[in-house]
Amino acid sequence: SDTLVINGKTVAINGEKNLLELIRKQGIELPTFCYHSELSVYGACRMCLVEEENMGIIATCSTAPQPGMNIKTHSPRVQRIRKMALELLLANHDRDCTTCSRNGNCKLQDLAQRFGIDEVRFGTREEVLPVDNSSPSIVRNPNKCILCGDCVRTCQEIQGIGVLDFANRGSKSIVAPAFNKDLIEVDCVACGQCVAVCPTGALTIKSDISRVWEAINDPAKTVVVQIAPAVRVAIGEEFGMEPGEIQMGQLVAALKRLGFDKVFDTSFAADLTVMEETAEFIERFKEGKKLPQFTSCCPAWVKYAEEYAQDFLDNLSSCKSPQQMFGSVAKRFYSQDLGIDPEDMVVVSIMPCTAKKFEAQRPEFITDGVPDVDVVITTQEVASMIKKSGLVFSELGIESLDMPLGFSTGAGVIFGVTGGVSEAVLRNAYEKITGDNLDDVEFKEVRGFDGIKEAEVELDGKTVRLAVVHGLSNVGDLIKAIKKGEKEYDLIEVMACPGGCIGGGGQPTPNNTEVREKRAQGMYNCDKLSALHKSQENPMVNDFYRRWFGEENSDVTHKHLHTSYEE
Ligand code: HC1
Ligand code: SF4
Repeated sequence: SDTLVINGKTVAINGEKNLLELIRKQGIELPTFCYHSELSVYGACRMCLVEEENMGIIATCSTAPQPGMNIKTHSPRVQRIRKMALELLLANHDRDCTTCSRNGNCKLQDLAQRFGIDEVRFGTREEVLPVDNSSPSIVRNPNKCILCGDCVRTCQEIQGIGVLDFANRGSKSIVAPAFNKDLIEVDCVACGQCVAVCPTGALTIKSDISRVWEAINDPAKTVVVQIAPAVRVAIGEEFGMEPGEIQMGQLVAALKRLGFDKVFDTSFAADLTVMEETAEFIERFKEGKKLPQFTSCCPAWVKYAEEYAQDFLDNLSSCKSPQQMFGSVAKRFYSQDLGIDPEDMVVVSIMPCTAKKFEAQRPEFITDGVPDVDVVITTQEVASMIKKSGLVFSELGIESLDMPLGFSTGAGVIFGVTGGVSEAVLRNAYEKITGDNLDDVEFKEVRGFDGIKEAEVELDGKTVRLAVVHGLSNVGDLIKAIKKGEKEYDLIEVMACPGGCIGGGGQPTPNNTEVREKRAQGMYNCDKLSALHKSQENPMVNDFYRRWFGEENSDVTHKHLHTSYEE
């Protein structure tokens, strides 16, 4: 077979798409800022350079392995150039590390340390650019940007949106929305995928931690917290555990120590969403109107539809997302059991998602000045709260969720992975339409990470045509195909982030395909470990119907659990 030489050792070429991959396979850690296996190759950061006998200095990310090459990855010349490239980046970078939210979790800081940079021999840039704080979800600090372009390519290639781009030339180069506008003024959907790939503090999650402390420290407030499905299989990563490990009991224990009055589960509300969304679907399906029905639980997708797919706004399910249903149920109904006014309850959400911050602020979800959800923090933010409080996560032990809003079935939990909403709805629709008991609850055809999954399910002699799509550029492709009449579906599940919520922009990093696959497995394990697997069997949800709501899609649920989206 074809071989080449790396640092004096002969190695085989096995179809690697570039030298970088081949070198990393040998256990040699070549640094990069701008290389991501899921994005196109940009080749700008100059960190992955090596010396080849005949070709001289080459960038490994953009060079294919060729037989006979003789490569040195850490020759004195390569080391010198790499160090210089780093110093140039540092010269142009706001080096106020101690107050940066990425302190201790920054690639630039990490490499500066690894390469022993003890001085920067180039003049430091003096101009200070304004920080863009306009988005409820994301902070953009151009003074921390190293122009790797990871965010630009993620927004363009993975999300198909492209609101970020390079502007200006030479030393004035920056990455910014068009015309250097603020993020809030452009059609950013707040998915946070750009934040997840940013190696420095140039794009960060807008922190709402101080608002949580304020609520906890206010004795007049009852502070209720909900934990989103995808958080439980990722929070452990912040404390050195493997992706996909279920850490719900530890998280509950931590939240109680932090001072929350009640710790609940968004999956309870996901079960409730399944009830409402299935009833809505069956009605549309029977009457053959406003099909396909799109899911509406992903706020980045809803924003995308409002900006880029207005023709389909009528096709969005009218169900509020589980996050918002939870807030509504807690404040309008559960508060009555506690004997308190909605104004005296604060609902905090822990979400894998940056767009949920934006969703909670939408006027649709504020009634008489009282929002369903008051504060949203991400998985990363809650981990930071736990660390700052001095709690040792791994030693907390396990505590149980509170009732009734802490009870969920496996169907409500798998919402956190692409395909999960569809599977949960199918488990309900099957029994509602056929009147039979569903024995095998696993709908494997909607699982997995293909960008667009299709399935046909026979229900009482009628075929339901499903599509499951994640990653907004795939959504764009699907919508084009539907508009052209090439594709026809009855039900479409959309999640903006690759992998669904498990890959959300608020999750721990790294947040790549390998990590997401493990988190997905964790979600299905949660389902397996649950006592119940069908939302319609959730006794707490059924109790709410009995006491307050009546039927699915009743006047009461329409008032409190549904909404509408207009152009
Ligand atoms: Fe999600 Fe959802 S699954 S949107 O991905 O429908 O964020 O986890 O909480 O609301 O339940 C996110 C996750 C989450 C909602 C639910
Ligand atoms: Fe693009 Fe999403 Fe980042 Fe907005 S949040 S700039 S849509 S990647």
